[in-house]
Amino acid sequence: MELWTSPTPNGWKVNIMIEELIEAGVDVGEVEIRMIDLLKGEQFSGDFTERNLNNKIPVLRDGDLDIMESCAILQYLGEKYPSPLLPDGKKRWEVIQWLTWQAANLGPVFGNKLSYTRYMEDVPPEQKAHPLARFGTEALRLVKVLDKKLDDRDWICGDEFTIADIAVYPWIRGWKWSKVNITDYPRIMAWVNRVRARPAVGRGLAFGVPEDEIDQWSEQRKKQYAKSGASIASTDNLARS
Ligand SMILES: N[C@@H](CCC(=O)N[C@@H](CS)C(=O)NCC(=O)O)C(=O)O
Repeated sequence: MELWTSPTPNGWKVNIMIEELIEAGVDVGEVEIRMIDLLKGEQFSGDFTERNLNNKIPVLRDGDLDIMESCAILQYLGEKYPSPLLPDGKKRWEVIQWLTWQAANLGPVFGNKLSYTRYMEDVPPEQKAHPLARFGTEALRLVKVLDKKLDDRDWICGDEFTIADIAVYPWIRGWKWSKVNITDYPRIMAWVNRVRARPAVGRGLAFGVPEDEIDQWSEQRKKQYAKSGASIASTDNLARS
C-alpha cells in the first residue's frame, strides 16, 4: 500500500490506524509513505489529482484502488484487516455513525474554528468575529455531545477502542491550537490521556514530527504550521481545484 499524506489531524488518523493494526498483530505488509508538502501545493499536482479529485490528504493506494477521505480509509482498513477496531454486527453501526459524526461535524467545525483562530491574520477582526463565534459555539456543543457519549464508557463506542476513537482524537487533542476549551470536561480529558497512552497512537503521532514535539510543538513549528495553515485557508488556495 502507499499512503500520500502530511502530518495533520486528518493525516495522523491513518498513521495511527496502521500502527494499531500492527499492534493487534496484523501483517499489513509494506506501507510506503509519501509526504505531501501542502505549503508547496503538492496536493494540486497532476499525480495527486489523479488519485484524489478533491485535492486533500490523506489518500491510500492499495493495488489499483485509490481511496480518499480519512474516515473512508479507516473503514477500508478496518474491513480489510478484521479486528476489534471495526467490530461486527450492531456495534459496527454504532462505530460507523460516530465515524461519520466526526467527518461531517467535528472535523469541519474544529477545522474552521482553527482557521479563524490561527490562520487568518490578514482578515480584520470585525470580519472574523461572527465565524469565530459561530464555529466556537458549535465546537463546544460538539464537545458536550462527546462528553455525554463518554458518560459510562472508556471508549466512544463502549469497552473497545475503535476507529471512531481514532477519527475523533487528533482533532480533540489539538484543543489548545484551535482554542476550544475542553478542560471543563474531565471525562474528555481522561479519554484524551487514555488514547494518548496507547503505544500505537504514540507511534502514529510521531509521523512528520520530532519525538520531543509530539505533545508540545516548538515555537518554530507553530510558526511553520501557521504559515502552512494560512496558505491552505487562503481564498487563492481554495480557488485552485
Ligand atoms: N474530509 C477530509 C478532509 C481532508 C483535509 O482537509 N485535509 C487537509 C489537511 S488536514 C488538506 O489536505 N488540505 C489541503 C488543502 O485544503 O489545500 C478527510 O477527512 O480526509
